[in-house]
Amino acid sequence: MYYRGKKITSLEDWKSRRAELKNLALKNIYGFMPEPPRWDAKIVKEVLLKEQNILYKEVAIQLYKGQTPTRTIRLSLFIPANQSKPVPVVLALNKCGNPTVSSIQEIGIYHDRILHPLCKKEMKKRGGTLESLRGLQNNYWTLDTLMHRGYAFATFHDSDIGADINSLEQGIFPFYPELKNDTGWKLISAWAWGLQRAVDYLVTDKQIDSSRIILFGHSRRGKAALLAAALDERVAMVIPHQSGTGGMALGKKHPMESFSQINRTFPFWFNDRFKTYSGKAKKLPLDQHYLLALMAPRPVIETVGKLDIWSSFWLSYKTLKLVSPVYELYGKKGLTGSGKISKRESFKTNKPGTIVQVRRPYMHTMNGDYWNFILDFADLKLCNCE
Ligand code: GTR
Repeated sequence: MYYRGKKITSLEDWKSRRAELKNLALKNIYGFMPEPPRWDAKIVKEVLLKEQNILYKEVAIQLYKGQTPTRTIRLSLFIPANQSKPVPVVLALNKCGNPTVSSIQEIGIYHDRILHPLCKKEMKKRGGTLESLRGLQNNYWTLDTLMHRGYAFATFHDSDIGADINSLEQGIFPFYPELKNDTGWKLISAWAWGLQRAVDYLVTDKQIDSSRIILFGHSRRGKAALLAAALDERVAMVIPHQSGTGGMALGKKHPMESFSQINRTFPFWFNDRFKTYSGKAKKLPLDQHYLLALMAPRPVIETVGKLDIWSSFWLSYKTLKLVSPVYELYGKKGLTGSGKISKRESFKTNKPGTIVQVRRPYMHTMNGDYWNFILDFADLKLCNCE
């Protein structure tokens, strides 16, 4: 990989630049986050769901700033029951509240969170209660698949940290007025920070294998998952699913969604300094491969949809290509072969490298088919058996 026109040739050289790369990404795109805060966690519910063979836990992670309680992350944690050993976990933000991820009745409903306008619309169609949204995204998360394959699943509503609306007078933001400046955090950065707070808890949970924490995020939440994982080495693997501009797609190579468009439609996602690059992408002192490179030597599976043109998956493939040599500095395989996979058999026949792009014939969506690819890859890469 090249950094500021110079080829990085040794691992020492690369390692010495990591802090600088993190700083560049936060300063110019996402915005600086606060230091990890003090927190405590309470298990508010723990039930064994015999029929589904799931241990369901609800954990209230209370965050503080000094002595002041700030936000509470309400983590829903689904653990395959009867495991003799700690299990790997997939952690993800959800869009419309924890009860939407599965029809399980025990998932608590909370009325004190801001609901995204699209979730509200869906709720209206279904009779207007939060209860009516239970299981809304069954086919998106396919919890059964995760459980059957021995993976725990942890999720929280993105509104716990910040609602996806054009206002930073809500969520965690009012507690950090000192970050209300050009380079301070906005929503994507705050979500990433929130994911790291869930990791703070997960590494302490005895039923979870702290060396196999996987972050997943779709689209805008994929941008946040990528950022969180890149900055936090406790995360073992990331799936930035269909993450597009500000995620995996190279921003300087004319992605479908330009900086001007994304800044205009979502002025609350990236920091204010990033707005100065609208129409001037070439001036940005980094591109997305700098961020992804921070994942090395950890595995990355980028799942994309061939019909999801808006996410510019051909440009995220370029990101993977640029980052591949950094994996080699660590003595790992980066991309192998073309690095693109479209059939599950390929995981067996031509073993993928540590990073891979999976292309499937879908639009902007998530489903069980993608999960099977992801779990095949995780089985291969996080088994310590290669
Ligand atoms: C789009 C946005 C994308 C992507 C997507 C999503 O409207 O332009 O950057 O994040 O939303 O989150 O589904």
